[in-house]
Amino acid sequence: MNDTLLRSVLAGFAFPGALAECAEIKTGHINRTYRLTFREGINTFAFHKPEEVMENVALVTEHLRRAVEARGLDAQNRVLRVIPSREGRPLVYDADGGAWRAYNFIAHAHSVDAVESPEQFGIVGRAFGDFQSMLSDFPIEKLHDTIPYFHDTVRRMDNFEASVAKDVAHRAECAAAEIAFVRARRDAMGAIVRMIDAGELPLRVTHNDTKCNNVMVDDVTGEALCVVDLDTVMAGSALYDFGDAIRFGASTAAEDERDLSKVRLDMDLFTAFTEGFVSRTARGLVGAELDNLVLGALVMTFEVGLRFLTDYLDGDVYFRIESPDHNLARAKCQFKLLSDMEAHRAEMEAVARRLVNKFL
Ligand code: GN1
Ligand code: MG
Repeated sequence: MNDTLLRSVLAGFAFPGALAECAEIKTGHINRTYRLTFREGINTFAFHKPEEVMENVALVTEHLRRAVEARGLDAQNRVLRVIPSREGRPLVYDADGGAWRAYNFIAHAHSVDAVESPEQFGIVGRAFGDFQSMLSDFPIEKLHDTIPYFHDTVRRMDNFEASVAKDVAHRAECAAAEIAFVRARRDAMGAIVRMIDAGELPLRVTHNDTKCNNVMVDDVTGEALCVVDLDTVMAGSALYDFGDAIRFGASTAAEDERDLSKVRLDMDLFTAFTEGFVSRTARGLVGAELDNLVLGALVMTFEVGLRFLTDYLDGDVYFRIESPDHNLARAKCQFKLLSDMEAHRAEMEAVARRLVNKFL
């Protein structure tokens, strides 16, 4: 099929984003098949107000730039910089209404998808700890809640119960064990939200998506250069950032590992990250935060599992999936990791306590 003809066919479909690549898959003998790759801007299903996302990012990166420079470092390759549109706006819209933004390229650096050593995870811990501490004097009231109730575990449990009741995709039966797992922890996993509501835990500027692959490290020295993916920067608890980083980076397996016997908490990785994180934050956090770091890891692991499970029940409307039961597999993996953390909680608490005391 020639290019023009193919384009006219593609235009007939409601694909999301702009076509980046089109390759023919030459295996069939009867029908013609193409693999299409699309580029998507900001996902407006998750982020309803991309302008507010970018207002947050612009303010936070400006603050970080000043903080990095105050430390005598060159911010050029250490802080994201929003490249404005010709009209001076942080976003450019395509013809389909898709929202796009651009940043400076962080040179000679890569992100870490799976942690390779405790030393490396310690570096990631220091990077997220620095991020937290450099933003400790940011005027938090200036931030928009770009995804309201993002880490409100209690509200997420309510949404989950509504999804179980509706069961639109007729999957609740296949997920009976996981649904029971969630219900058994309903009270315990609401603890962070309750402490925030009671004023025991302060709200801070938090990244809210502290997977290790959101830190860019220098290709040569391995030093952390820049924390990226600032879309979910909002007011939150420091426990979210600590906890989500442990959930993702200190697991012995990928987030969607199906062989659950491979999924455990790696204590060496947990220790290394905790040491890095508290070395930069211990003096800035309050007692209730320092006492509850481990709770943060448990709650964040629970919450992401809960979100995967809810999306499975909803028929996969939020997270991108690669197979029909991908969200269920992800939830099972998170719940296995949480079970392992529950079994080793006392050990985790002892390590965290020792390291907090070391840096207080
Ligand atoms: C999503 O898009 P990504 O991979 O950076 C999600 C996070 C989850 C994470 C689980 C806006 O992050 O909250 O922890 O998947 N981001 C949003 O891997 O929902
Ligand atoms: Mg990300």
